[in-house]
Amino acid sequence: MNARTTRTLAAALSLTAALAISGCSSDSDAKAGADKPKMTVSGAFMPEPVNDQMAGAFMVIKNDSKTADKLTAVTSPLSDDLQIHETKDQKMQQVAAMDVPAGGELRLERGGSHVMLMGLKSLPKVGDKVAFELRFEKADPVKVELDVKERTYNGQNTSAH
Ligand SMILES: [Cu+2]
Repeated sequence: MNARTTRTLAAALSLTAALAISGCSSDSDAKAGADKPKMTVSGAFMPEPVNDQMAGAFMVIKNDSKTADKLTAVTSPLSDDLQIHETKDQKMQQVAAMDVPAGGELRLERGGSHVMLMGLKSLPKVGDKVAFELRFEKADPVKVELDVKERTYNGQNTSAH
């Protein structure tokens, strides 16, 4: 092997290595973006609870991805028992998960689907914040802070009704 061949071989090898690295990282980035939904939460609030037995929580969860997902659990330091409720025929019932459609949103609002907290550890007042963590089947967990509002507060998007 002469000097020239060695140099060419070395250059070829380092080029291959560079391609392999960049090819690998861009490939996995693209995959993560395509497969994994990312959620954004807006307008999260909790009407000031009447007593420490229960509270409701409302928000809009938006899924900007092309992948449908599900809200599977909600946790909060305020309660050990957070439930996802849907309302059917004006009656609430607990469900295991709730769909967040691809390119769509899940609206948790008064009279409809909502999160219910049972057995509050403290009694939040108007102006307080309550920490929530939302868990999804595919998307990463999302931490949100809910504003505690007056009991009559009905959310920012009243035009939807
Ligand atoms: Cu409920």
